[in-house]
Amino acid sequence: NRQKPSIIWFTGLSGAGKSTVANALERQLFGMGYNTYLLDGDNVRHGLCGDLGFSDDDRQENIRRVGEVAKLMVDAGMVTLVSFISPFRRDRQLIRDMVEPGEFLEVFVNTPLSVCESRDPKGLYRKARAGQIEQFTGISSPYEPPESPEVEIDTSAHDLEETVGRLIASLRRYQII
Ligand code: GGZ
Repeated sequence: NRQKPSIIWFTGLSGAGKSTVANALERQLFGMGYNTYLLDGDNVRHGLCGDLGFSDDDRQENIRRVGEVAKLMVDAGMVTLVSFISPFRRDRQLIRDMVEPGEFLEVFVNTPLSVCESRDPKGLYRKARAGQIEQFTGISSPYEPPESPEVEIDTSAHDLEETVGRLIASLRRYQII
């Protein structure tokens, strides 16, 4: 199937649902015959970025490396899904500027902090509130929301199927697929 090699960049808080949505979208696109690749913490923070923590500088370097890899994936022809908190506006903008206009779609996973915190699948928010994890995004480290994302979703307001459907429609509207 014809596709525009591009970066679909998911940004949002821990627990917002970025990876769940990105995984489901990738499965759907694969089923439709598109060539996709998913970059997320599971396959990057252990290896390529295994030397990095969560200071502002380390997050910046994490996102820089992820952006460089995503660009290589675009050169290889892939619709590249990227799922990281990526809390800093400037770092996201730098990656947008690395590819051609129209090849970078920012998806703001805007699930309220209160919902992310109540989900707390790994108990990290509880630890952050207790001071056992420092510099936790949304609690003790900043998150800068996108000012004009191409797509905005809230996983507490819509179910997964509906969200994936909306994303597919957005990819069509932006002529990615
Ligand atoms: C934020 C943290 C932290 C701190 C560990 N702050 O929900 P998770 O567990 O599975 O996803 C979070 C992941 C965030 O890594 P990213 O590479 O996406 O972050 S960034 O883009 O800011 O570089 C969370 C876990 O790592 N985690 N400590 N202090 N999230």
